[in-house]
Amino acid sequence: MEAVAYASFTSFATKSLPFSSLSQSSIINLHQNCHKNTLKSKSPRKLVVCASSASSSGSVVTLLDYGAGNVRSVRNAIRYLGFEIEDVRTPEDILNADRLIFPGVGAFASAMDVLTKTGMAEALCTYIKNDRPFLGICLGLQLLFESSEENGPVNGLGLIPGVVGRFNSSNGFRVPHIGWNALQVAKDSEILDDVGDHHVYFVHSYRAMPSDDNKEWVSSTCNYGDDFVASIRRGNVHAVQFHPEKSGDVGLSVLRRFLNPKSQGTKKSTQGKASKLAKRVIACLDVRANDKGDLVVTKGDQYDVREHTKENEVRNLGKPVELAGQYYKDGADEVSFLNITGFRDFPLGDLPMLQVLRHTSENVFVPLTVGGGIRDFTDANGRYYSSLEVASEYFRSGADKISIGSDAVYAAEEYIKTKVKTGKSSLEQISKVYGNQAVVVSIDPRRVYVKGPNDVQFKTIRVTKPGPNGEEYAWYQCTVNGGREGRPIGAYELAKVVEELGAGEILLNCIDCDGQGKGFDIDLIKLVSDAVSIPVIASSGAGAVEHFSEVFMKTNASAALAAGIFHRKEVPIQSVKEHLLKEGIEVRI
Ligand code: 1PR
Repeated sequence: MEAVAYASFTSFATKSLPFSSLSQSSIINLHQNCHKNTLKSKSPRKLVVCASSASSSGSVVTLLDYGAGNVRSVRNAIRYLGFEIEDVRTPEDILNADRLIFPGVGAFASAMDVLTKTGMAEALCTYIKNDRPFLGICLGLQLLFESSEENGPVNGLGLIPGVVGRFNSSNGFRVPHIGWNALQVAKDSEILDDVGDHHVYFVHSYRAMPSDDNKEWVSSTCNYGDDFVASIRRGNVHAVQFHPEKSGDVGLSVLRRFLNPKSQGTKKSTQGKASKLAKRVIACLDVRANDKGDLVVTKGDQYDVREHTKENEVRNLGKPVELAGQYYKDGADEVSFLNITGFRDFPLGDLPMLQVLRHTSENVFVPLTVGGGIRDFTDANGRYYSSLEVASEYFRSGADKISIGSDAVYAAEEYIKTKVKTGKSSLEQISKVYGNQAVVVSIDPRRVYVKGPNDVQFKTIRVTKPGPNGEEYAWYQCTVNGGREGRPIGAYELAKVVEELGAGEILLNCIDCDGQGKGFDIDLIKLVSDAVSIPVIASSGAGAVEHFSEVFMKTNASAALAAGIFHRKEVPIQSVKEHLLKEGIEVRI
């Protein structure tokens, strides 16, 4: 996962590590050091113990978490599989590990910087060269290569020949590469034995390419525009570009096989048919406190979440953690939580929401997105919280992506007015630190009919169904604060601007269609998904399985999200997927 977690890196390097005062050797020196294998352990005795205790039969796993982001999911998955975690504090902890997992997060350059400063880079090289059990994940794979173009070129650990480059979006492939894709296994890698034809979850903008020089390392590739390295294996050294901790049962089996090579894994009863990037089906939980103060999943009609009764109470469709767990079991490819009163309640004061995330991420091994209230905030005591702090707390609590609604609208309006990227908006700050792929912008537009295309300054479309007064055109007005306030910007304009400001994905709602069960707003989704080159999630209006095939056939949406039909158990997620498969649309099963 490519991102730049400056704050965390710094704090880890300066506070957590006793040897942070090590002089800052250049990355080039490090690269040479790796090849020369020059690391001298300060504790040779421990190194010997390590070498002789290589049985990997214990239940302790060493985790290299250099503090750059969310490795909570990896921790949860390891614990779920019955293993204990020991954190790396010093380079010697690496050398003394029985098995080491390195879930790389952050940007390539920053990661190399912290590994170099802390002496971990040399320890890693020594550990890997000694063929010790190792599993790198995502950036943990990329760092093994010679260099990366990410904010570079920047030299890597130099253990595997090859350069990590950015995906090319000019050929129609959306970047970041987000979602469930298929592997082509090149050689026996053991840890991939249960993957077969099942999809695994990727989220990244950079990738290493297979070549003659690195073919002895490459154990599988994946195709996204071109073939890239999905996993490597040599002896006991493994690394995967995908996220096993977010790839459901199949991903857990990858981890299990690494942690306990003698295990047989869980053979999936269904045969996979993965061949390419799958269209995603996402379950969405709109969450808010009800009138008694309990956090409940609710669902509105055109954003009105109150029962139309005398009591006028908030609709209560269940408990967030339970429902999320159920949707994971039912086959949801992702689960989104939207804290729909976040615009008025400060999320960090909303500890139950953080608890919901923490509990959910213990048992749900697909990506979790959380949104609502991500903005700068000053509390009643005058304490200022930046949007980055709010987002960081969400990530720490188990979110893989955060979603920004209202604040992204204000940032886009400002950018259109000034043409200046200040770098200060929540969108820019969070995507800079955690990477574009971790930032979703949630758009809440409302259809506004007009007589002609030039009646407004915003992009209009010729609508498929005319408006109430026979209008043939419409524009989609963005709103803030849960649809309460219309703003002078269209969904088309907003989408294009937020892509420029660093959004990695768009969650495209539609207030008119929300909760109506009459299908997605195809006009809107086509308009926006054709306008940007980042993935677009179609949302609002699903009422039947056919609505999902329609949106995938008629638009360039990468995913479709629904709430009401899943909460009311009208249509199971599995039925949606079976229908899509029948219609020839690839999904993860
Ligand atoms: O503005 O950054 O605080 O974020 C608030 C977030 O909460 C936004 O993502 C906004 O979409 C969401 N939100 C605010 N108010 C409501 C509401 O319903 N009153 N929910 C709301 C948005 C839309 C979808 C919904 C789909 C599918 N809900 O998430 O789940 O429309 O529903 P359906 O399948 O039943 O048709 P900020």
